[in-house]
Amino acid sequence: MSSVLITGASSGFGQACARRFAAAGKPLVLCARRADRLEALADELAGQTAVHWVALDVRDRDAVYALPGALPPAFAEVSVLVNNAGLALGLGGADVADINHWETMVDTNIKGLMYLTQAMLPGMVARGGGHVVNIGSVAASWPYPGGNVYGGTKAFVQQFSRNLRADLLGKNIRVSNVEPGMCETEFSVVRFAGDADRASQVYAGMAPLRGEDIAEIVFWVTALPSHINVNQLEVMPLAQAWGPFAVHRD
Ligand code: NDP
Ligand code: 8X3
Repeated sequence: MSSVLITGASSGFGQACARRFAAAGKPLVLCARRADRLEALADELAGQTAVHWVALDVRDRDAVYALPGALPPAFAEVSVLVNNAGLALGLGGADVADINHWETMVDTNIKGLMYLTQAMLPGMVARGGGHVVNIGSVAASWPYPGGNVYGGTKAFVQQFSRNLRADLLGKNIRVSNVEPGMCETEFSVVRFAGDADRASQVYAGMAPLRGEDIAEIVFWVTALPSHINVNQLEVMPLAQAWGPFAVHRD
């Protein structure tokens, strides 16, 4: 039976996706750096489906490319890849942002996603089908102060997703880019270097999206009839919208 591989499964969207696909009985390959989280999630889901977990840093190109060949036979036929692992670091302006933060976002959100995609595609092509679901962001299309490189990485995800569709036409492989707005996961805690108070202020007085909401959307795009490809799906909480243009006046 084919499996669903989810990166960033130790938290947030990835963890919620694991629970959603497990509820549908899909064998899972769960990846993230925090092995203790993956082990606990695998234990939780054990009664619902088969789970194989791998401690993986998506920035480790050799480890990512070795992954398909190292999967146990029962999980080796990955039919759905959820490219979810990612992060934002900092909210400083481009003149003061930490270049190490920028490089980590590029290495994770862009290069890690590239590695996973290229590692998994040959198997999908050989088997004659598959689905790559990338987790983009509203930040891909809509700039905001301090979004700088984070938004840039998600703009890459947006255009890479479209170009994958072009490359894979005729190969029966779907590519979808799900672009969420504000969702209360560990995202802001990571962005603000563990400052949970500052992170919770981001969502104060409004109802953000929940990881389960995104998991339902990810599951839905994969469960649609196989002739349908959702290219791009942007979703915000009702309480979030766009601001007016900013104008600086002397
Ligand atoms: P979380 O911080 O809750 O989860 C992020 C996940 O990514 C964790 O499981 C983490 O696992 C994993 N991860 C981070 N770096 C690496 C790495 N180098 N190698 C492997 N795994 C890694 O945040 P979210 O669930 O919110 O974020 C998931 C995705 O959704 C990200 O791509 C994010 O940019 C995107 N997103 C989030 C939004 C939000 O408002 N929350 C909105 C739009 C998009 P570990 O640390 O164990 O490695
Ligand atoms: C996360 C959404 O608006 O914090 O991608 O950039 S936002």
